[in-house]
Amino acid sequence: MIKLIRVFLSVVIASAVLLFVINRLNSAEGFSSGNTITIYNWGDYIDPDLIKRFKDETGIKVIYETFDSNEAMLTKIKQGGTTYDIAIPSEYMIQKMKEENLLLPLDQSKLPNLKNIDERFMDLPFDPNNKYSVPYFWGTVGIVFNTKLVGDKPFTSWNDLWDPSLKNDILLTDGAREVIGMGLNSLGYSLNDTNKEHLHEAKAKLDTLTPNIKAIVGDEIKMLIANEEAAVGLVWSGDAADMMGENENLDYVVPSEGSNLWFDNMVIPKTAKNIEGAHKFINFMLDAKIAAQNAEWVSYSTPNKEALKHMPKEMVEDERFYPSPELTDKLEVYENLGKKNLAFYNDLFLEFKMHRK
Ligand code: N2P
Repeated sequence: MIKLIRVFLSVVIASAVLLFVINRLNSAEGFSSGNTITIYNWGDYIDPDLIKRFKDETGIKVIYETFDSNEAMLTKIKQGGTTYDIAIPSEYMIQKMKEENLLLPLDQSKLPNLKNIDERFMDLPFDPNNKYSVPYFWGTVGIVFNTKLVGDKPFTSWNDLWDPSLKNDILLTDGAREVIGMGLNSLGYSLNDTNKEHLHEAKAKLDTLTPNIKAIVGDEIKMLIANEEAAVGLVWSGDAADMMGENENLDYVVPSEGSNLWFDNMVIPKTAKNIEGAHKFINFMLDAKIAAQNAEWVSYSTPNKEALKHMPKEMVEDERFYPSPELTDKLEVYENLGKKNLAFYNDLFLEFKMHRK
């Protein structure tokens, strides 16, 4: 019996030692322990200089990973392999993550810089009282076009993309909601339509755009269009702003049938390990000058009204990228359509991509 107790005790002690060692190793490698935070963000969506600056100012090291769609982000967070302290999803995905109990409520007492955010972007329907999320960037979806390559052809409607003169000249951003949404909008349907007949109709309409589509791409769309590899693109507004900074022949329009208005926001996933550090990072990004520097580098529109004062006038007065509430009121924000409907959008998009090959 005594022997048995001895064996038992040694097993307990050995496991405790092992756990302690694993723990130390983890923190040494920086898995979001006291001195590290792990951030999960869209590609090209932060000035790298700010990550360094955050470390210099707070001593907190940043592990930084990127994703290229809300859906990919969700899958990775649910898998739980890496635990993230900060993620930056769009509004409909935040709604979904809230429903799936994947987010931690924020401690607003640790975010004094939240006062810098324009009221217009606070307390939106996807997250009342900003309980779980803080605005990062916002924008629209539209058409970027090269006036030199397409001539005087005005782009005002989604249907202009179907013009036969644009054969093999259009790049699409690789986003299920954006591309299916374009199909829906071009038919006069809502971006949040869940009627299967309408969705099939949108997919069939998109199939007829195939001859004009050169490729469906990720962040490289900016480089390709700026380098005039294609004349037209379906893009997020900030990407258009970035390209227009590189090539003066480019212009951006939000089509008249309507389009998407989106909001990307910082959240803390439930599995976060360094909640204190995550709040510090959010508050750092909300600082007026930091947000201004970030917006200038990224080219997307900042919801930080104090930041606007530190930015070039021609940037913040450009109605294409800082549209007034009268204009944005006409646009649609994506809703969380529920698991089945979102899967249906994704399946249609995949079929559409395969059909092209
Ligand atoms: C940045 C992508 C921005 C995402 N590359 C728009 N929601």
